[in-house]
Amino acid sequence: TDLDRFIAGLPKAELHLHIEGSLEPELMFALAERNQVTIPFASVDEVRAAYSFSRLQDFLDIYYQGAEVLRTERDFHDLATAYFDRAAADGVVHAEIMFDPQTHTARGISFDTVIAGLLSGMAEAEARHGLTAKLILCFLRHLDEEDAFATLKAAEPWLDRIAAVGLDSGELGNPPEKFARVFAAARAQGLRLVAHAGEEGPPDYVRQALDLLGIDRLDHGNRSLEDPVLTARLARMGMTLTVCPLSNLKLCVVESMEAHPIDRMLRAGLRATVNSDDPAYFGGYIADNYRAAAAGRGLDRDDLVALARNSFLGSFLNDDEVAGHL
Ligand code: ES4
Ligand code: ZN
Repeated sequence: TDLDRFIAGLPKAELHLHIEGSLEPELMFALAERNQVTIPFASVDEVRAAYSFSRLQDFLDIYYQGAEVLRTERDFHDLATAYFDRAAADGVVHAEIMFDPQTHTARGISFDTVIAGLLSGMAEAEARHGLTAKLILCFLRHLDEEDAFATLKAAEPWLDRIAAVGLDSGELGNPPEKFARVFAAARAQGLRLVAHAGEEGPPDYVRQALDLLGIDRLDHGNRSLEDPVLTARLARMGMTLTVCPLSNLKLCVVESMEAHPIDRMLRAGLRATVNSDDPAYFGGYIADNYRAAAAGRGLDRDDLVALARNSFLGSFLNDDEVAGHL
């Protein structure tokens, strides 16, 4: 349709994308074969059939299992280029992608292997598509602070190639306060800060992410809307929210796309953006997310333009680079 073409043709930045969550079942099988890793599925269809979730943890269990096929620098390179090719087709011109080093270092894959593969994939994306990219190193919040500090240490030789640190994995029971010191250390190293908060966790976790972590950008943030004072604060400070409509639907953060709060966020003055989170698991890349939100909530072209504009304003590009995209 016209709206589909408009969405795909709208230049946009992707600000919330877990690269391990872009592992499509076809590539999972190819890498399992290449690396002689066994996976508990007989076919691509069987893998897709397993992607039915009632909450975040259901997804995380299968997402960490899927990542086990990733072993070599070439695997991470291939994973990244597959994502960037797909993103470019959706009109993404800049992507700030998250990766979970602890998922790999816990299996004996070195931090250097992971990041070298991702960086070579990023270089290829820029050469092929002119798509620019930045890396966000995420700490797994179900692990302890000491493990996060060890990961920051492993990142030290690569700090000039990493834009930010983030916080992901199971939110409930793992509040931002658990990572206040490691976030302060990352800030002192010159890194920007993001965190998942208010996806399943309460508004107080969002408040902690602001007050105790000092985040520059908020991943998800949906449950902030339960607290009008917090919502007004986020609006006033110009905080960017990286919202992921299809993720919210698949993880039952919203009951239906018709109930998604994306337009309420915009009306509340929040700098909301639309992103794909884990597209291989949630049934769509970024244009699918724009389409689903537009259909579910009756967004018009002005809303879609505002969302795409917010994605550049909320990025970690410098002012000149942002201006060049507006
Ligand atoms: C994630 Cl949707 C989501 N939430 C928290 N952690 C994650 N890691 C990958 N996807
Ligand atoms: Zn996420």
